[in-house]
Amino acid sequence: MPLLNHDPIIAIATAPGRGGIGVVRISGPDLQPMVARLFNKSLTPRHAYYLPFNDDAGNAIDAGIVLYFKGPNSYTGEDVLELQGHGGPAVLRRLLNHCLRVGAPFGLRHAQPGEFTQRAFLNDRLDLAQAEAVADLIEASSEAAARSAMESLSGAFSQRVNALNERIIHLRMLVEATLDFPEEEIDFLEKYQAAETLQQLRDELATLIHQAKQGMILREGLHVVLAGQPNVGKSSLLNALAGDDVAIVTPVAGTTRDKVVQQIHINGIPLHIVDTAGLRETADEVESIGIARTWAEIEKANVIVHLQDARYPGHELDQAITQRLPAQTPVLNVFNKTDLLENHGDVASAMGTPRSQSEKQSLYISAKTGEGLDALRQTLLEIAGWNPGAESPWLARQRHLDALHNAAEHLAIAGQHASQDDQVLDLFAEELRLAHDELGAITGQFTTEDLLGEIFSSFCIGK
Ligand SMILES: Nc1nc2c(ncn2[C@@H]2O[C@H](COP(=O)(O)OP(=O)(O)OP(=O)(O)O)[C@@H](O)[C@H]2O)c(=O)[nH]1
Ligand SMILES: [Mg+2]
Repeated sequence: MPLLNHDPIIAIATAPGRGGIGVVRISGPDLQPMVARLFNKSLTPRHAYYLPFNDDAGNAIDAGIVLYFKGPNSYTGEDVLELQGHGGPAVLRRLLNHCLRVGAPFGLRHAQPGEFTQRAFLNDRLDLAQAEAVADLIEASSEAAARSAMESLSGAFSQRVNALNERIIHLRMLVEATLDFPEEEIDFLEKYQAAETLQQLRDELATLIHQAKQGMILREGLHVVLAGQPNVGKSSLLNALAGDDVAIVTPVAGTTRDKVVQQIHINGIPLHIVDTAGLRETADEVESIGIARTWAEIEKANVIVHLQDARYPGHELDQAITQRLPAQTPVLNVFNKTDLLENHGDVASAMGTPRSQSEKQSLYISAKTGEGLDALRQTLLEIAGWNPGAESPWLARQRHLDALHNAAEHLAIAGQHASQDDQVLDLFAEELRLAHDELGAITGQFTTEDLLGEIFSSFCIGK
């Protein structure tokens, strides 16, 4: 995406489809001449006008509200014109094409995805984390996610990052000043309590990382894969969690052939539940393709629910499945069909020792009666690292988390330099600089054109 192109741009800003109102939006460095051509008059900024939208021959396309914002007091920081007409796809397309024709002499062109927000970023109306929050707010699938996206958009996350960064700069300034006066170098750490300050910075960063992780879960959701032998009730469990008949359930082993994905929310956290083909040896060609897909899904999972029949704990096929599950992914052993059991103790005694530290839990449920499903929901959130008591987080992206982790690493190395006997202050200062750059990348102080292109191209058109 060209970054320094100042052509006026246009897009339909409202969602495709039919609605009460549809908005066509134009942004450019100077829209006055185009406004004059479109409406045969000049418009006072921030006044609402009710005007006819006529084509070149004077025929009415629509009529509606027109708002003109004079830059820099607009979303993009440029002049912005908003035409609010009726929200139908054909009428909006006609309006858009009419504007493109009238605007052609001024270089008016279609906006690329996210280009309005990109201009807002380049004109310092938003920092990069806020710009990302615009897309996240639009994408938010739960109220909790929308609330957190709004927190980020209002700058809460950026402020925390900037405040931390200012303290890092301050410490670095002190070190650099000391470097200019080598005779004072020896007592630098004591004089400025540098070690304590560094520790405080590291603690603050650790808190930020924890909160960013929560924000990531809220934004991305979790991929939970239901895996197990045929007929243990995976599809029944998916349906029970979804509260809907999403997957086919029959007493026939090998019913599910392809994966079925359903998004659900638990306390506002999105979970992508993946139902899979039951795992077993089979000569059936279609079924074996399904089973290969199950293993592919298992590799991608954030959490694996290994569903087993509570009546046959420790079944040899389940033991074989357990052996093949990836060791780095948390596994929840869930025993289904408890309604068919005399008592749960039968199962508990037959349970093996945990396979790994991550495999902490075993749960008993009945997809049929709903018993144990609440505990399962809560456990899934816990495994995901969701902390319901935590301060309402902002939404975060992998990019933010990576930058925070990198910054934490640089501060840790800085700590090592400071704790050595001969205190290597220039290396200490360099690590502070690197940490500072990492944090700066979150809000877009240091970014490459590639990164900006990647971020904004994932936006919808018209935003
Ligand atoms: N009594 C009882 N029956 C259940 C329960 N869960 C599932 N079933 C029954 O077990 C049978 C298999 O259920 P499914 O949900 O199709 O099992 P699955 O694991 O998806 O099976 P495949 O798709 O073949 O791998 C069906 O007859 C369900 O009604 C339960 O909790 N209790
Ligand atoms: Mg099934």
